[in-house]
Amino acid sequence: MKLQLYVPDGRYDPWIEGFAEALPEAECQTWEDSRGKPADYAVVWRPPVEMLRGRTDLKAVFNLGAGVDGILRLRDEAPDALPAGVPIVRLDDAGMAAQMAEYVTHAVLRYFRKLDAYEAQERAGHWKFLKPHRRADFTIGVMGVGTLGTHIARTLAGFGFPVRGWSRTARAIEGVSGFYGDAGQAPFLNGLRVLVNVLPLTPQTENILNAGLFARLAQGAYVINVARGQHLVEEDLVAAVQSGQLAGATLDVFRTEPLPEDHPFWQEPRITVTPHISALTLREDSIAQIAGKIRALRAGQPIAGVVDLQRGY
Ligand code: OXD
Repeated sequence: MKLQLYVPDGRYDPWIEGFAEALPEAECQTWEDSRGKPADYAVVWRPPVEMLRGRTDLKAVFNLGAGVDGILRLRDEAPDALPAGVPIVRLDDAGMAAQMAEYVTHAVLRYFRKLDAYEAQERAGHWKFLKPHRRADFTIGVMGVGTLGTHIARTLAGFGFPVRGWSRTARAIEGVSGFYGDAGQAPFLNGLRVLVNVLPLTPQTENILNAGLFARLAQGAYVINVARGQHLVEEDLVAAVQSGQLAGATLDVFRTEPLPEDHPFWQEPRITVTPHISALTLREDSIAQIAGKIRALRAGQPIAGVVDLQRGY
């Protein structure tokens, strides 16, 4: 059995060593070294269009992340960019859900407990009580309640916040009010104090975080984006923060990464920027998950995380 690997940073050794240990029956090669040769499985993160285009040898393509937009976008470059009939498989949690819940919870609590304001007071040497937010009024909405979003929503509900979830189709999550589809979007957004975006990036969700959506949230709401930069209309966010419609935002993902040095987000203190670290791909967990799925496929068993190419996630 042959595995072909592509990672954009070219740091292959730990992946090859990891697969050698987890799947000793496999021969694992980099795409650069095995280009043009057949393989059974491809394991990739943001591959170039030439890697998968028109291939008939592969049995599955494993994505080294939860979001598969880096693979599906190849269809814009060439209609035959993806091997026909071959399942594309995303990582399912693999240690990401806990990390994302930590990141989002930290951002929510910082805003809820006014810690930015207290830090500013501390720097100015002020001892002053600030009127707290009321938990019961502090409704948080999670857009996209797949594996990661569900974990985030449950974690926030565990703090006693009223939590809403929005998804394409109906989904029941204990302790979370469910909204779905186009009809459910306005009631989901109305009056939210915090909006968390965990949606997959598809043509339907691109630019979804825009001025019209911000206007539905409570005055002075807070936005957290841990999905993709292309979900957000960046100028609309800056304008909404400057007008006071939004109190601020915590952003982990951007249209251009790394965020350009002269980007206005760097200059706006109410916007917190982190370098796409909310949920890192954990190598050991990812390798163990992919190795398990390859074994299941070889045994003719179903696996989780197969992407619906029409739906786009
Ligand atoms: C992912 C990511 O999609 O890291 O997993 O962005």
